[in-house]
Amino acid sequence: MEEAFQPNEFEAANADQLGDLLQKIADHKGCGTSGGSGKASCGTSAGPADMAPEVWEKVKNHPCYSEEAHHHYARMHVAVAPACNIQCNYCNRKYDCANESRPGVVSEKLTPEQAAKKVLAVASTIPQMTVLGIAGPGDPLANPAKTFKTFELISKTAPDIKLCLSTNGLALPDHVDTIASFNVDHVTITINMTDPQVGAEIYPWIFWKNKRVTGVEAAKILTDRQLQGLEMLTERGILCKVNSVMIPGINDQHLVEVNKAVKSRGAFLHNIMPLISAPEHGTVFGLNGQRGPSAQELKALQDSCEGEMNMMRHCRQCRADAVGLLGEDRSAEFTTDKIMEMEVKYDIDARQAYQNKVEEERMAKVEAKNAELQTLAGEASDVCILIAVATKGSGRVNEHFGHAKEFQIYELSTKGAKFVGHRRVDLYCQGGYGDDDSLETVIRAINDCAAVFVAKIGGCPKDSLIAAGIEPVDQYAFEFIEQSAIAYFKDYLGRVNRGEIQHVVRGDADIRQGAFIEV
Ligand code: CLF
Ligand code: SF4
Repeated sequence: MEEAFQPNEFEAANADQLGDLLQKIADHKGCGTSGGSGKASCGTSAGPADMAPEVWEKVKNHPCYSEEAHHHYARMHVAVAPACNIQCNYCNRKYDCANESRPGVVSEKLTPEQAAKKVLAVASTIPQMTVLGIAGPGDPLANPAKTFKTFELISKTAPDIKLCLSTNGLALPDHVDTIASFNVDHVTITINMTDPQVGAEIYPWIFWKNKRVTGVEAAKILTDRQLQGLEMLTERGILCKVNSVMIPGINDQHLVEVNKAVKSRGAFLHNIMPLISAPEHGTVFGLNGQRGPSAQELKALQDSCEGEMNMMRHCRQCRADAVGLLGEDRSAEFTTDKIMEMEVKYDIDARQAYQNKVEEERMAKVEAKNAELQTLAGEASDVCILIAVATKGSGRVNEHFGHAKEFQIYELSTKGAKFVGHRRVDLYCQGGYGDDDSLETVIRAINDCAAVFVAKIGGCPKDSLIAAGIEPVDQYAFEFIEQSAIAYFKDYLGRVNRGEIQHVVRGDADIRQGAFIEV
């Protein structure tokens, strides 16, 4: 669908830049619908057959390292690391880390002891919470004592929880042995460039050897340290994910080179995220009008790199104190005050029993998808569409249209259903009435989709969606997403082939810039 891009009014201003970018990406590798080499991608829905058993053990219940797992398992962050050793132009120090967090203040900074208590409280309440990450609000390795003390406490009291770390990489080479000694199996490094000239436009300064270094010199030190740290980690068998912020006009085309550089150094997964940039964030980019990418620009770049390595597409750019499934935020349930009053019963057997049930559901979902996929065998068609899905998790169509805070996006073709992203939106339902302004933003956010799957939907939004060319579909309420999507695609193809409907190439969609501010 991407090859016949048709701009509509809301992206017209960026159409020339977009066309240029898409052409360059297409020249580099494949088209948006080919998915590169077609190899299994952990960022999509790879399973145990697609990777070594020891790698599967590490990723199978990590919601960030396995797209498939993110429907079922939760993570939490503890905000124990306030300081940072670099400055990014997309970060305002009053806000938490844009590498791993939405640009909103963290509610509370914690001591390692408070963090350990919070982990036990969350693990007792959310048995499918399997990963503890430290991702700010500054840089964890600029606060090594607090970061490693937290890991030490948690590894003793909650040994079944995976430990995860996200860093800008400047201090990484100094801490690789300590990271390995705490059995931290997952490390994310934010790498936005390997060319210091590009880096100088993203990083005004770094703090290095007790002094501030600026410009190209700073970016050169940073990239050398990031790549050195990545190599050291992968040599030790630690799974590394690289996060890159896509900044149109600055590093968008360069990220293809970054992708190659990190792949050659053993990175397991590459997560290209959209720049979130708005004046109210008070960042350099926000204030100077630097725009973020459109949905189509982001997807084209991700597709282009997928032939090179596993791509993550389900990142929610979550905050440094996030709790819950990736698409939800339950941090308000676990404030320090509330934790003090909670009765914490950390029962590792009960957690395991619950997770066994989750695995049963997960297996049923995979079997249902595979059975449905069989019915597409032998179908030949170039038709490819996107759909939006309202879901609360568990891989089912189980959210009402009006209650959805995000829609998950799947790409459907004769190859099956593939998760390719998500779109954050304002709530349409405002308790008894629908908000027309919100409806407009929802439609813009899923404008590239042929259909929207929901558990339920009212008459008014239904009519508006149909008028916008998006088919509302509620016949799969509470069913598995992928199985339903494949069944829908088969039906869609049949209707196209019989001439009942015309397959229309859809336009671009918005990534909402203010989406990560609490609503
Ligand atoms: Fe946290 Fe990051 Fe670990 Fe995940 S988040 S430290 S790897 S447990 Fe995940 Fe959040 Fe995206 Fe990060 S969705 S911002 S990738
Ligand atoms: Fe902000 Fe994170 Fe960059 Fe530090 S590394 S400046 S906290 S975005």
